[in-house]
Amino acid sequence: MPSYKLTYHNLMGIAEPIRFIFHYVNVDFEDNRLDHTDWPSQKDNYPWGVLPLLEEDGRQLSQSFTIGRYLGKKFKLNGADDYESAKCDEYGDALKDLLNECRNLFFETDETKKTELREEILSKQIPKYCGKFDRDLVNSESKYLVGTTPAWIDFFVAHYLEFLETKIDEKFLKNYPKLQFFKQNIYNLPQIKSWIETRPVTPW
Ligand SMILES: N[C@@H](CCC(=O)N[C@@H](CS)C(=O)NCC(=O)O)C(=O)O
Repeated sequence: MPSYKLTYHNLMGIAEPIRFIFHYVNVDFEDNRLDHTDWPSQKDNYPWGVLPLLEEDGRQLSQSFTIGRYLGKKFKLNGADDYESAKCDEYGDALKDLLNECRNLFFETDETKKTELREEILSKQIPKYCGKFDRDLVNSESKYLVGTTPAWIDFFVAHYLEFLETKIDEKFLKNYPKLQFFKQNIYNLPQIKSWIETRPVTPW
């Protein structure tokens, strides 16, 4: 087994679903968390000046979804064939579209504008994307988005649903029962549950 080192800020952020994957497959990795005060002086040492960075026997890989997909392939969490592998990518791209459409809210500082943006996200963007994830889960023959066992994208979707519950509305998933059930199933996988119970307490 290669040696793995995952470097990120001391946050859950966009690295947490990668940590989920390592814990789910029970593969050791160095969970390297940088102190934010050190970051400005270290930023230029990283290939794209951002984190996360995965190192596999010293070989570097950036971009959180690329890392997720790569580990999915390595650990056989990437669907049963090329089509299922592409479906993982499709859900990944749709998830990124949803997050992009919510992005302005997270940077808005004006409280009135924040309320307007939040309402718009809840009435437009969330139904547009979560309605479709929910529909596909209704049609799925398993509890997962792709195939019959967890795939790398399931960890990403579940993690970002938790993020949206925390940042936008803790109850929004009740409108999407299958998606809510899906997220609970991922969070209740024994390896994920155990990691969540013991992980460092950090901000998002
Ligand atoms: N598309 C990249 C985004 C990476 C990114 O923006 N990382 C942020 C943290 S979430 C970062 O390291 N920001 C520090 C900086 O820009 O100085 C990915 O998915 O990995």
